[in-house]
Amino acid sequence: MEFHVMTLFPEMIVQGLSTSVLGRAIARGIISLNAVNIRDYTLDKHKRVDDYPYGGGAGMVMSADPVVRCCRSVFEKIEEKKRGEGKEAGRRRVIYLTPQGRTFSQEMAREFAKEEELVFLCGHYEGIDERAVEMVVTDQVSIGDYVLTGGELAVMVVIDAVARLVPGVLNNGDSAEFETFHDHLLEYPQYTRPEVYEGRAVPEVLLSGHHAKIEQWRRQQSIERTRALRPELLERAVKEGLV
Ligand code: 6GU
Repeated sequence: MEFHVMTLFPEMIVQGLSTSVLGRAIARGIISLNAVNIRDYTLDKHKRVDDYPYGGGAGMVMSADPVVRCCRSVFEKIEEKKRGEGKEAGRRRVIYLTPQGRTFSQEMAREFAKEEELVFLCGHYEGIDERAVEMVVTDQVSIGDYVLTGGELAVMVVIDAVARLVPGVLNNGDSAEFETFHDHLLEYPQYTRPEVYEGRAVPEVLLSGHHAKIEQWRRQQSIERTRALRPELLERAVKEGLV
């Protein structure tokens, strides 16, 4: 799967996503990351990418032209690669990270993970000229109700959540299936050695070797935890007949 990120800070994206699990997946060619600097697409002689807002007000607005030109260049690159593979140029998703967007969720991550490539647009300043948004963006996504200085941290969150669902990114092939938010439930507690740590013992059942009992205990723990910490998730699980 290919991730393309249009940003004013490409080094932030590359640095942030090139360690640990995702770094390994990129090195192994399972996913690729192409961070493109929007500033490279300005025609302004001073390389400016922002300007004052029409109607006045605080802050600056990212100009439409560098964004639109950057996006066209990314599309051309994708199309060229598709042609080389003899594939159809399908629908292309362009995801704009903005606090105005739909709140990101595990369901959205699963939807995005079905695509062969995703293009992301990171805004800065007081936002992007609305005409560029109308012209290139297909999805607007927020990562929660708080304000960040730019979309870069948000896009890293989204890419991390999507990439780990791509087959082969996690070494344990099926571990993405049985985890937090599977059936809308939180994870059960985990333990490793030693058996007793500062007087606290690992629950007896986990040492029993009785797999059915362990499964039952874990399921119960998941439900209890969800009830205590995220009652609205448990309600949903019950409504959908998952619990
Ligand atoms: Cl996607 N961008 C910015 N700038 N702030 C945010 C956000 C995105 N999601 C939550 N806050």
